[in-house]
Amino acid sequence: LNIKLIPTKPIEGQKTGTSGLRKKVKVFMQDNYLANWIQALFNSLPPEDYKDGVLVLGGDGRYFNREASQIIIKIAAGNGVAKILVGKEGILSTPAVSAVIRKRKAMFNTFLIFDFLANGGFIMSASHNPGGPDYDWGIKFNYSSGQPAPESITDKIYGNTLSISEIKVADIPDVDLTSLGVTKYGNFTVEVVDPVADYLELMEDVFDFSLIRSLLSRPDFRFIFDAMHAVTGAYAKPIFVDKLGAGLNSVANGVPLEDFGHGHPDPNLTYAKDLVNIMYGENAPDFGAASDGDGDRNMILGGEFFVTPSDSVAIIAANAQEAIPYFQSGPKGLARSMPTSGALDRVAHKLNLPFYEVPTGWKFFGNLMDAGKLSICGEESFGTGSDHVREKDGIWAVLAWLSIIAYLNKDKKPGEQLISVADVVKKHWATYGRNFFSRYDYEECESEGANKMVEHLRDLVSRSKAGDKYGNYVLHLADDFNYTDPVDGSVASKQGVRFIFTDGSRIIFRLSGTGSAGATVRLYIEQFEPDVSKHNLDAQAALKPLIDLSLSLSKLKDFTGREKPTVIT
Ligand code: VG1
Ligand code: CO
Repeated sequence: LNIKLIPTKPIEGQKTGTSGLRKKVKVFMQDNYLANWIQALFNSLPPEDYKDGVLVLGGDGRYFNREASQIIIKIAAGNGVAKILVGKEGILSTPAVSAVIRKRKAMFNTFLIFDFLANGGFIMSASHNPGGPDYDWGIKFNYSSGQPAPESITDKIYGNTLSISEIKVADIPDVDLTSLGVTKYGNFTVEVVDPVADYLELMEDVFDFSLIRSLLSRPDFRFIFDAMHAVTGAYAKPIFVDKLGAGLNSVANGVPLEDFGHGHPDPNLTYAKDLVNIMYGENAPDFGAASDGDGDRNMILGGEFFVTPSDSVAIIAANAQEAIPYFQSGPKGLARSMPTSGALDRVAHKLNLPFYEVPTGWKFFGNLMDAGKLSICGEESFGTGSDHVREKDGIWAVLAWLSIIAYLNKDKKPGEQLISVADVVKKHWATYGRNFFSRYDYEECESEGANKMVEHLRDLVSRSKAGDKYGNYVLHLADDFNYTDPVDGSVASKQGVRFIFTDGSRIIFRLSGTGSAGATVRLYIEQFEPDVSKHNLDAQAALKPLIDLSLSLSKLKDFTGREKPTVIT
């Protein structure tokens, strides 16, 4: 293999955020922008992690992935990687990349064939951010057990982007990604794989497919899945239709497009409007779900009913042992990100399970899973998952919910009233109490104002003490969340300003780490309600006093100039 050494210069601003490096496509298209970051990554990894090793490559099908695939493959070869496993057309969802990395690892363990050891992988996606020439692109690196690279690695990569001087590129032609198969270039190999096969096999191990099929094939159960023209379009038909017997019409927007059909592939009440309209419209289906750009998020809806993600993970955890074969001996532990509501805490308490609260971002769950301490976890941001992979997993969450509904209805005769999504949620609230929760996003604010607001909040925290009165609320604790990983002792600080009151209510502020322009302020509001007679209140109404308090104590309107949030979930 002929390796060219291309001289280059450092480029500012290549620091990864909550989940990889995300910028406008035009930024990534600048000379050497992506190449610098990829080379900096190889400069940061110990050689034994990639030399003569196997790396996985895939993405969500967005604009620029084709060019990016070629750049990444050639630099990987230039740095001595032996083999790249790449999804056909460059397609692999985020959870599927994690699954493929882990699966190839298992083959190493069983057969001791070094060639099959996958050391990690690249995901070409800006997740739920819009795609197309004027929008976003992104890249994430996942490590050897399929988990997002820890901050120790991403910090090193950033350091190396500031001193890089040379890129190692293999002199090979562009690789054909349109058909399955193996191509050799000297001692470097590219294998184009089916994006669905390994992932589907894993799903069949985790779930009871015949149980789910028994539900999806009922005439009195109607199901719709909206792939939002993003990566789960490649998975939805093979899984829901071909394997599980859902009708062909049950998959909407099922073809992945480079610009997601001009959409914003974020499955929430604002951006998945089409699905929301169907689920709240006349003659609504019984179950609706959607997933995001890279297939790791999920939204679950019943007929005229929205399941808030914080409740969703709690309900999955509470029902997992009965309804999902993978958890038949019970989950090992549960975890949520800090801003996610405490609904899951109550399930952990009742089931007597170890429980963890980690900072925002899936990378913090991986260590707990690898150490055998954690099985099911979630984030309020429509992320739910388990230790079957090391990423949140949209289709997994849909299958988990279908399993629960199928299990609860398995003895229902045709014509009998089925237990609905809303029934399941309301019963959960009646058992555990309801954690009212809402998140307000103020997207693309001026950075200066947003940063000043955070300074103001930190100042408020430093001056506050337990017992302080905030309107009708009495402060229990105010801080900027700090996390020490119980497995490796690494520390993540300043992960969000929180005000926790004596009745358990919480107000949390943080700035997004996934945007590509300006600053996005996130405000999270939570209040626990044990009284069943109040469970049917609308969350916005129930939380109104706390929301007003959040806005006044943060002076958000003054600092950002925003009257209203751009997204409410
Ligand atoms: C957001 C969410 C966070 C999630 C992250 C990645 O981060 O709040 O919970 O893990 O996106 O999700 P931030 O820093 O913008 O709040 V994904 O689907 O974009 O990879
Ligand atoms: Co995503």
